[in-house]
Amino acid sequence: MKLPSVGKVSVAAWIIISWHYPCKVDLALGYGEGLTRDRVGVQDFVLLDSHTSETAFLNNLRKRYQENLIYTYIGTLLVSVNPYKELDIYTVTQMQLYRGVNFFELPPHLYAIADNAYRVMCSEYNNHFILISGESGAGKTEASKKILQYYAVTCPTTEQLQIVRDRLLLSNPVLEAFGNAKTLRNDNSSRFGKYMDIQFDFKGEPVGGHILSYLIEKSRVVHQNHGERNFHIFYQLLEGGDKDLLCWLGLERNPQKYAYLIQGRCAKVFSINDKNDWKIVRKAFSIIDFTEKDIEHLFGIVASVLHLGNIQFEEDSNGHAIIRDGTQIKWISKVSRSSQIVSILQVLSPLNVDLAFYARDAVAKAIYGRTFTWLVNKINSSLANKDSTRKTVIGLLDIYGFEVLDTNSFEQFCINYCNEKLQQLLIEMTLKAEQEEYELEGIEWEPIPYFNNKIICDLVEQKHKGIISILDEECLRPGEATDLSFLEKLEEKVGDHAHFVTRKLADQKTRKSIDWVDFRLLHYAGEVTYCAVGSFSLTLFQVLCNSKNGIIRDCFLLSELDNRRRPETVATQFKNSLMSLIEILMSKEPSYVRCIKPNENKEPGKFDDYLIRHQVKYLGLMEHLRVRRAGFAYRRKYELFLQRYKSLCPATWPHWHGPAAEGVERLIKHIGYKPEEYKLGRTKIFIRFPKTLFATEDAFEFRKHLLGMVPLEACWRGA
Ligand code: AD9
Ligand code: MG
Repeated sequence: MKLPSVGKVSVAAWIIISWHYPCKVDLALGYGEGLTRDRVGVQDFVLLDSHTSETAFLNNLRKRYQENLIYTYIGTLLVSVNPYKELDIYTVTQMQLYRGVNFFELPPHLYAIADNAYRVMCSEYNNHFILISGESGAGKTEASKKILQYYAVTCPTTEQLQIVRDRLLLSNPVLEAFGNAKTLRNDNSSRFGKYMDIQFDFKGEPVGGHILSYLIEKSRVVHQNHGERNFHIFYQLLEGGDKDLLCWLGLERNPQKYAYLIQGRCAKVFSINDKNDWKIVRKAFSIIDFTEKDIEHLFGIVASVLHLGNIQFEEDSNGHAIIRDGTQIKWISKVSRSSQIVSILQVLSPLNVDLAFYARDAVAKAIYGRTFTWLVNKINSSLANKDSTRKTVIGLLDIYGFEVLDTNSFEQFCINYCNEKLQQLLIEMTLKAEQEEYELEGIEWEPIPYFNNKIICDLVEQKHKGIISILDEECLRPGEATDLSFLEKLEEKVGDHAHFVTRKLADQKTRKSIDWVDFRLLHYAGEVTYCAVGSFSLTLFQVLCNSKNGIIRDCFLLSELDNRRRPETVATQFKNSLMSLIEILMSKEPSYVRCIKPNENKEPGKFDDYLIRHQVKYLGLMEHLRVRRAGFAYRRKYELFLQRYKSLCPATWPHWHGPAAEGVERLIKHIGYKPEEYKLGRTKIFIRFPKTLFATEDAFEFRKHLLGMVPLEACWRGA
């Protein structure tokens, strides 16, 4: 639907209406007759009358949710509540509506966030990222896909660049097939972290992309909890793969035949159409430039994993493990093109039966994990833009959400630590940085207290004293260290940390003991008990390095072993990759989407007060609102502000020779800013309300039109 008019007066009026009477905008934009503010709440929490009350916050969120208004702002941050049903708000018409329109002119939407980042990137020629966070099932992946679709539809593009656009879009189904799975919390749960840069040229056309992936949950390949599945690709292949392919791979269509697929007892899921998804994945492969050989190798590996899972061992007369039936091995050596995997047996044979099973699973996990990395690299080479001209990027961050399972392994520890780091980044970049900036700039400010989870990040990652360091130390004592010695070390070194619960403490609090192989952490989002960790055999690794299957060989490059006298533990690698991610993000302009999960049952329309209140609390949304409400929506260095708007004042146009701060003072006096609308800091101007800036921006665009630089329409739609 189009705005009523694109004329100057009506746009300005629109801005004012939207700011003061948000529900009228909802109404005018087709949210239905009779929607009053009482019924649909306010579209920005900053406008709540009793803004400091958590109950008022929840009431507003609930009112909106019940009217299918799942998005609400806190200033420029977007809060999203998962609707668990298809809403009619992601159409191309909706996309066009948001294109080039100032942030608060339209109801809150992901598209407004996406568009804002894009427009600022184009006008200021800087890099951005959109951080999407929230617990498992809250809607992060859906949000990130919708943002990508928005760019694909609304950004200008040439015919030549269509292929880039398609590849960017189709990388999603491929990565989801190999990296997502059904869990108890989400039928399409991301089991890896993903950061995707979309690269734009100076005309704002998407010209390439790059994906960074973070620690895929490999243990799922060999084990699934009750009610959960293995990665989607296994079921897709069995359901969708044609007869000839399955025959070539030695696979049967029935997933019940495979030990790695039946542990969760839910191979078939109502909400998932594996057959259809298979078709999409197959199509995506051809667009992303996978050769038939690549695909053959890839499915050879997927099939090998299934065959590996069916290998059974029995004991020979010496107590050594021997394989009960050679069928699987034959298939593996055929479809993975790797007689080397057969040699694994020789490595396995001196082991006892338990260890042989353990080694078999380790191989399956390693093959799958490294194949996933290969897949990401392959997608990256197809997204790469070889042109060396300068590009700007918008990064989309969609990671696995915070989760607490019945049994939480090392992988949950990494997932939750990752969430802890992102919460920390958000705190650093919003609550902390914002308040420090006021202080630094000499702006009067009443500090707003908040919980800083840095203390928990430190507990995990601090050098020498943190949990990861303690784990590393233990890993350097092969043969001596055990789960028990690791836990003893933890108790000794971090036992009295406020966020680490020792066995004794747990006893006092809950009056029941926790397992000796467990330790418990009090995360920002809740308490989680973790069980201890395992490792991977280097000998098997060496065997796999010599495989003839290109993918297997690439995945197990011997050089990795040679180059590392002391291989890093997975935990340290993960910690380092998160540190680099944070560095990447810190160098860009942020936008935030905070996703909320409305209920535990994936039920549309059900707003579980208790669950949502908990998320509002731990996400720090109230604190964010308080800072926003008391603070300033916009700030810019005097020089930049002056540079952009100097044409609006005769004293500063075309050149101002005095100090920038003084120029800005003259400028805003001339355009009539009221004292309550702004504050002048040491190096920056702070503007309290977005509407003040919008009016200035409109005046600037109009002036450009008067100077003959742009047509009138372009003034209002940011074309
Ligand atoms: V996890 O941390 O990867 O386990 P996410 O990514 O936060 O989690 P996801 O985006 O996968 O959650 O959303 C879970 C499910 O909620 C989706 O499969 C959809 O069925 C549903 N969902 C989420 N967002 C929307 C939406 N905007 N509209 C409709 C949605 N359904
Ligand atoms: Mg996800």
